[in-house]
Amino acid sequence: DLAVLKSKFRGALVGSLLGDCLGAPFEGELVSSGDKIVIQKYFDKLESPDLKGPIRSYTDDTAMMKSVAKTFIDKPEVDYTYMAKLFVKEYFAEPKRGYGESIVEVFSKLRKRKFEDVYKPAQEQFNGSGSFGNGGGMRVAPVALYFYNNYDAMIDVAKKSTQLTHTHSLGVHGAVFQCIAVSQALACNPKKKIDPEQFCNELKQKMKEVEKENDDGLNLKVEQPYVDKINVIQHFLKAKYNDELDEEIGIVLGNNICAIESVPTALYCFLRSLEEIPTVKTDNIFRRTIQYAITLGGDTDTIACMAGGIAGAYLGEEAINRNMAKQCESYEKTIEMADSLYNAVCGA
Ligand code: 8NA
Ligand code: MG
Ligand code: MG
Ligand code: MG
Repeated sequence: DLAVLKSKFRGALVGSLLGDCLGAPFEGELVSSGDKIVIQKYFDKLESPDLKGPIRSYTDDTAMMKSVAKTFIDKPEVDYTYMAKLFVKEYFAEPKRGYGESIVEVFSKLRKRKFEDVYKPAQEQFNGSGSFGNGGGMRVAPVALYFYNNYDAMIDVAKKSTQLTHTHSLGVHGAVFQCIAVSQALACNPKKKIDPEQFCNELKQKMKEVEKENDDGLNLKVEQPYVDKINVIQHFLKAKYNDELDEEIGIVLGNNICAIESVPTALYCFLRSLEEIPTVKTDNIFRRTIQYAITLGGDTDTIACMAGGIAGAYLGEEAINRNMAKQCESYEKTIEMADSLYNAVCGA
């Protein structure tokens, strides 16, 4: 159904935006059980029609996501030099959006070297090992939308668009993980309950293939860190929710800026939020997902952005409270961007 798909495109991008904007004030925080009550009240207030917006600013996550989407809209044959130029232009126009500390070096080199080899600056990061930050995952949702009916192209573009800034396999595969999660959510009927176990098994099959690349050809044990994380997610989903579980999640799944310590956590937040959570009081799965992600603390804007992107792709924009959305900078523009992407894929 095309109307449903259009709504899901909007949901994925608006969902990401809300996670970023609403999570940003809590970035880097340790969250106590008292803070969970504060966050509950913050979200209750955001749903109130009396609030005037927009007042919540987006950060690097959304700034970069806009450039990825704009590349597909302007250049149907993906042009990575164009994408790199948009990243750089956006950064130098608004450098104070909370970018990662090291990625700024990539932008400076790209500009100084006049974009002659757009992949080289990223390859030079961290003495040649490349960044394993979550900056690829946080901006990948438009890739899942634009290539929703072409899996192989989606994987290829998720990798290449990430490698403009992140070349460490953990950074690249984290972006691929998030991209597949969004695409699976997009394919789910919003009126049907998702089976978390099945969702994870499907993702695990795909990530096994992606992480085969880790094989060094010496017949040693192939390390598959993202596949391992999916097993951890499945383990935690089987445990009954309690407050102490969140602390364990923070430690075992992680809540920081490394892709391996945040991308799987975002998926866990979404899947856990399909059922009620006692400390997150709402009937709305979308709100529950981002509110829960924020209560885990750490890199809250990015984890909520990724979790919100998955939830929005599943549920569609109708599930996202409009009062809440209107609080967020660029909400209307994000809808327009989702529609342009939709038109580019399905025809205006
Ligand atoms: P990045 O590539 O600069 O990576 C982020 C950080 O990860 C780096 O500054 C390093 O500290 C560390 N790192 C990455 N790769 C390596 C490596 N190979 N060896 C050692 N350390 C490494 O930027 P990014 O785009 O991945 O960052 C995204 C995150 O930064 C997002 O959360 C975004 O919102 C932003 N951000 C986060 C926080 C926070 O959580 N406190 C604060 C400000 C900005
Ligand atoms: Mg950010
Ligand atoms: Mg940083
Ligand atoms: Mg962040």
